[in-house]
Amino acid sequence: MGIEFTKYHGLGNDFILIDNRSSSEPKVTPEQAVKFCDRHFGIGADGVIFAMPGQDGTDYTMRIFNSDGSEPEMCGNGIRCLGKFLADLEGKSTQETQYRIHTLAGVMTPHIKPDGKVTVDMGMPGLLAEEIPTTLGAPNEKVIAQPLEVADATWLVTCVSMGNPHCITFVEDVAAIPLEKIGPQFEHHPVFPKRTNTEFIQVVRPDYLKMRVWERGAGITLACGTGACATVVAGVLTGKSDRIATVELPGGCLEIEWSEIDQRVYMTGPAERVFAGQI
Ligand code: ZDP
Repeated sequence: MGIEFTKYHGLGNDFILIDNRSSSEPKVTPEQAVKFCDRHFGIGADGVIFAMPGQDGTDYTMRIFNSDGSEPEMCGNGIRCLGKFLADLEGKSTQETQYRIHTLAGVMTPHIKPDGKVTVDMGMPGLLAEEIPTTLGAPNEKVIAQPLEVADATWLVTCVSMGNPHCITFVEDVAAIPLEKIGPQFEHHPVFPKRTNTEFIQVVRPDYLKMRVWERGAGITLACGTGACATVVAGVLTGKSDRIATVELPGGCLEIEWSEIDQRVYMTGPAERVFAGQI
């Protein structure tokens, strides 16, 4: 008997979803996840996500393996996909539903709307250097537009944690960034002890930002939900963006709000089922 899976994507950031509701032990090992994510020898995906029993009063637990087998704390596009997957499993896909999900980055709440989009309360961002974590600056200070040497150039980076680490750089033209070359150098830079996700942002208008991402453990992806959230936070901290903004990624757009009222970040975007199978 093979392992049953369902493929979902959020703006082309694609995941293998596993119904792991009967056990708190993942049905797939990190080594298997690497093979399943392979686009030529496997199913093809940016990560594997497990729907597991809840803990501490939550409805479910999410765990995720990146396509390199590492385990991130959180995944924004992934949690929208998980919300849809759970609604599909429970036969609730056409109604409005909400789940409280335990993650390594705290409790997240995806809310599935009647129009099919999913809004997620992503919690409050971490802004202190020790929360990212990064050694760029004093542990209890924010890292806003700090110089960082990468590939013989100086970049002004702003760091934000959405549960996972993000390093954001505002540039004139995102299309001109040699992401494949410099992405890994940011990811593995010694100032990021847990490595980092890396986003390059072009401000089209304060309420419309264009982003390209190099993800920790996954490389270039078409979208990154936590990255889009971190970007708007960085935009507000540097005075470059509004608190409510559209972030355009190669795979499409996300609507992000960093609420002035509760300081939490809200992300809205699509999540779609593609196919199911056995491997
Ligand atoms: O932090 C990491 O290691 C990321 N690769 C996790 C995945 C993030 C994701 N792209 C998102 O949408 O937040 C899934």
